[in-house]
Amino acid sequence: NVDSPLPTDFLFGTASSSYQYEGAYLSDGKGLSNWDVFSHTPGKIIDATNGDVAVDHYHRYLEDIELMDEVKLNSYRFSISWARILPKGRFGEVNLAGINFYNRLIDALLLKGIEPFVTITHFDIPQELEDMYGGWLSPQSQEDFAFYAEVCFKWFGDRVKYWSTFNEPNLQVSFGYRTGLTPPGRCSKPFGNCIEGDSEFEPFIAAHNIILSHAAVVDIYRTKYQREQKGKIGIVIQTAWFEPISNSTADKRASERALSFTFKWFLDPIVFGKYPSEMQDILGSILPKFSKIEMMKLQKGLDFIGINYYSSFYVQDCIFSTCPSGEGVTKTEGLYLINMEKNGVPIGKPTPIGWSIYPQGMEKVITYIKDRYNNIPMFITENGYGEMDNPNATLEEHTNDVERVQFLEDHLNALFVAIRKGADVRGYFAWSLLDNFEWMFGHTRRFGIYYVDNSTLKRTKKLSASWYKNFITEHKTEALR
Ligand code: GCO
Repeated sequence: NVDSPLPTDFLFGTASSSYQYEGAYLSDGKGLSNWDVFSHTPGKIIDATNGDVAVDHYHRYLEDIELMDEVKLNSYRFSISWARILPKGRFGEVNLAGINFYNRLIDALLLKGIEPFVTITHFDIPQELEDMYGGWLSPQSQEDFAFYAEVCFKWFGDRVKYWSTFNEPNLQVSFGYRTGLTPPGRCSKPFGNCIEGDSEFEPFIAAHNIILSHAAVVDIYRTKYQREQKGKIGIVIQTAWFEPISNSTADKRASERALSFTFKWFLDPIVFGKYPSEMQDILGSILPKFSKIEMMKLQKGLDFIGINYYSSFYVQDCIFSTCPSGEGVTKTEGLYLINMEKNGVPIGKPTPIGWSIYPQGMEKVITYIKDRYNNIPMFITENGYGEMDNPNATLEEHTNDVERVQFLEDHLNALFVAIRKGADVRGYFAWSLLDNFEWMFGHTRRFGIYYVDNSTLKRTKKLSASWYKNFITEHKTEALR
């Protein structure tokens, strides 16, 4: 018997994204996305794979919904491919074949009692927008994103009740414009294999346009759709906990700086209408400013915060001159020092892909966000265990994922602790239902609770799927009591 703190309508799901799952990259009138182009550029994806086929969810979604049903999930988080809906990104023809795919997906989910939890854009944008005006670097992106989002509300909003505007924009702009590891692959030389950009300024410009795009879309939803469609709209942010390495004020401040330059960077403007003060102090004129009107729009910002949490770090004070310098270190990198361990002891055992397992970090992130943002409803929109693909492993070895079971159990327990202490968390999505295409790591990393054979695409249940099903069943029964 379990003692469950959950409300009866708590969402248990898995999360995915269009580029990582769908494949069918040229089917039925879809336009090319920035990820299609990037993954086809030699040297960008470590195993030289791409998302052309991915896990072929575009054709196998019905089978995948059967798997969700088998695990007793009551929600599915997925994203819409912008280039499938508007192949050229902007006004003009809506691609009805693309609309039809999502209509079929949404209807099939609802038929099984699975709530669609939809991300409007999860990293992939039409390549046309990059070519035409530099994507998120241009303020024009705000208008085009708003147009696209409105198409989504019009066509799907009768059935979709949870919308996230963006997925992890904080990670997206750091990778896209600082390290150059993801599209548009820009960074300051001599940082590496990237298109020459300006890592000092560009992440903040792209972020600013994304924040204003979010505000524009929320405004449209609030004024034109929400009353009738009765959905909720939020944003999904990548988080980590930054534990001060000592009790010193300096290290505690360094931890605050780390939180500011990672997730408060986006959440503060969306909730309060302004950037965190330490960002303003440190960046000065590098940081763009919001006008009065923009600030007002921003404060209409959120019905919920989606939290993606995987791992945590120790953080130590250092600033500019005392931080280690090196290739590509910009003003925004020399701000604090990240450590995996303290006196030789790691903050948590590392997963096979090197991420420290620290479930308490999830509780701390939730509690921090709860306190700072007035307990806005939250969802854990991603959490999961990644391992390296071992092409020589047997199917039995692939599916006997005891470490993943332990990981999920420990994190769900940490989540329950946070909920018992009063955090308003309304759902949990494991990353992911299926092994899939892991961005620049291609098919070399596996996160699924179902194993996917890369050549046949056959899905096979892992131990973690059975475990998750039992866990959900127990907690649902208890919550209904
Ligand atoms: C995200 C994540 C996912 C990853 C997952 C495992 O931005 O939502 O990048 O797409 O696949 O976090 O790394």
